[in-house]
Amino acid sequence: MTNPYELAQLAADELREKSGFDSYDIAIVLGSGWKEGAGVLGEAKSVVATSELSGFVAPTVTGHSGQILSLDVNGRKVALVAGRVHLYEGNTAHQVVHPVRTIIAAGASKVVLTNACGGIDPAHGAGTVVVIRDHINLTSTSPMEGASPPEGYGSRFVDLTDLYSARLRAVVKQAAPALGEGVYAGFRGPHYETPAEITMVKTMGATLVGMSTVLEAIAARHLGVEVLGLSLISNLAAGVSHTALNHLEVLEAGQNAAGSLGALLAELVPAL
Ligand code: 8IG
Repeated sequence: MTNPYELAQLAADELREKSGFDSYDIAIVLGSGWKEGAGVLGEAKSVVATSELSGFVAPTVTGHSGQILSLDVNGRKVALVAGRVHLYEGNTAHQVVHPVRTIIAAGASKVVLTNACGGIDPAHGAGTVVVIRDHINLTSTSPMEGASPPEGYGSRFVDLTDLYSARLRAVVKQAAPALGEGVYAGFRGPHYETPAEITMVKTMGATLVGMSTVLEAIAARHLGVEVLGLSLISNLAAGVSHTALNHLEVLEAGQNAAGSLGALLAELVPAL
């Protein structure tokens, strides 16, 4: 059995070979809604199905395989991960973070984690993009669980004080001063929260709730790269709005916001 780091290194070599990109600068993991908008970044020079790369598990959400799109955006070599996988699909923490570990192993020094989430502050409704300032990991797991990382990797007791890079958040502030910041509470899902759970995380200081991002952020930070998190609020969290949560509405909010999400990424990537 290879360890998760060797597996990511193997997948990185396969990705480089198949994409023709010998290295990457930035990995962008696309959450719901963000994929539709990412076309604005330009045409992909290569599209690799993750089913052709070691260690990747297939997403169960979309029905098609995941893809890694390789693009040159103003000289920045960007890998877009389409078809993120989640704990709630039955994956382990190591499987969830494997795409991020792979693109970092292929050279990326910055990771942008995008997602769609629920909003806790009624002032920030559906369609608002928020920059993640910090997170609360409520998944009860960690990508650092298991055997100690091999020689040459940082300690598994990774410091998360500066998890979401202050430098990258300042860059966003420059490029898009209207965006606010929030604290993302990461649940396992896939059910949405009860109103009592939303009251709990609000009391803890969270302003956003979702089912992704936190494990990927930890794994990326462990590998020493800068992390930026961007959340699209697709719905108000349970009990904040008095309408029932509905997955279709969530998808619709993503589709409606796609254009502006793409424009935001196109503006940010050259500045990161
Ligand atoms: I979109 O309200 C989206 N993802 N946990 N709660 C959680 N995840 C979400 C939500 C939400 N909306």
